[in-house]
Amino acid sequence: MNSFSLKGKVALVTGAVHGIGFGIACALHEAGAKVAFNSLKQEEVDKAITAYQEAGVDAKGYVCDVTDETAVKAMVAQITTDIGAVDILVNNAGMIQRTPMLEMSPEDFRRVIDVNLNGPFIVSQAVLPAMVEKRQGKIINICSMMSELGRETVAGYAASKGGLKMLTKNIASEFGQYNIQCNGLGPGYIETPQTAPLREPQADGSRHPFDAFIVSKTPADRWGRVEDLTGPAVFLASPASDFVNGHILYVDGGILAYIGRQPK
Ligand code: NAP
Ligand code: GCO
Repeated sequence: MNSFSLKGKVALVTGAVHGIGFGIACALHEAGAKVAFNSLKQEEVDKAITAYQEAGVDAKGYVCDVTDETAVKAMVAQITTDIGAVDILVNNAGMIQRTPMLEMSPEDFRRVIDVNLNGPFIVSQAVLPAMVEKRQGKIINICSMMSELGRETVAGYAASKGGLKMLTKNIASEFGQYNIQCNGLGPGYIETPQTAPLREPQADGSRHPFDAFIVSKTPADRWGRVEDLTGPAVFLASPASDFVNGHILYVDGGILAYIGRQPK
């Protein structure tokens, strides 16, 4: 079981003030890692530090926009001073905009690509030199069902997550020789603030149509929970996955394997 230990490691989970990133950061801490996280606003970071403390996690929080390479370099240097060089990077920070493609402005499309694809590139570029020097490192990119599938209104998001899948494979290809593994974690549809609009009950109290639709497309017959992702994240962050590289581990309850439940 030692191969799942993260004792002595430093982990940075971007955007981890709630949702998937928060759950993964807590799990990495439970496995022994020291944890750092960032988000865009000081008040969000402060609130999250309290939430981590209530969860028994001594997390270090930083205000940093992952699309700002100067700020990212400064944050990574500060983390190194505060708790040590980053051994494990989880590129979790992300955004979504659900807009029909013909109504989406190029600026909005660019912003989604910037956060979801350029951000992971920029943060990975900031942590890789120390990983190369140590001849050891783990990068986990939070991909998506939209790394493989499209749907209406998420053109920017799907393009960004498809690109993130290939960035994952490219980092794996370029840095595997330095004992650095880069893999993707591909959640299915998970109950977080980001998907709350897809689960909101209708005005008449009935179930959101998308809620019913997604459950019908999931063999597990339910939405995913953040806890479903924490074990796979610890695996990808630990020595147990030292020969796993360039892989996208989908944690989707079987969505990608399934044509969908036929109407009764
Ligand atoms: P979330 O609740 O929206 O969390 C995303 C976090 O990233 C937020 O705290 C957000 O801060 C932060 N963020 C956004 N832009 C940033 C930037 N430029 N710099 C730094 N931080 C930034 O989403 P989630 O559901 O936990 O998802 C986390 C990751 O999993 C995302 O990459 C998402 O695409 C991916 N994912 C989610 C699902 C799902 O079903 N929920 C499934 C597959 C993949 P603000 O709150 O201030 O915007
Ligand atoms: C959507 C959802 C999805 C999830 C996730 C699925 O609007 O379709 O937000 O994109 O966030 O990425 O894996």
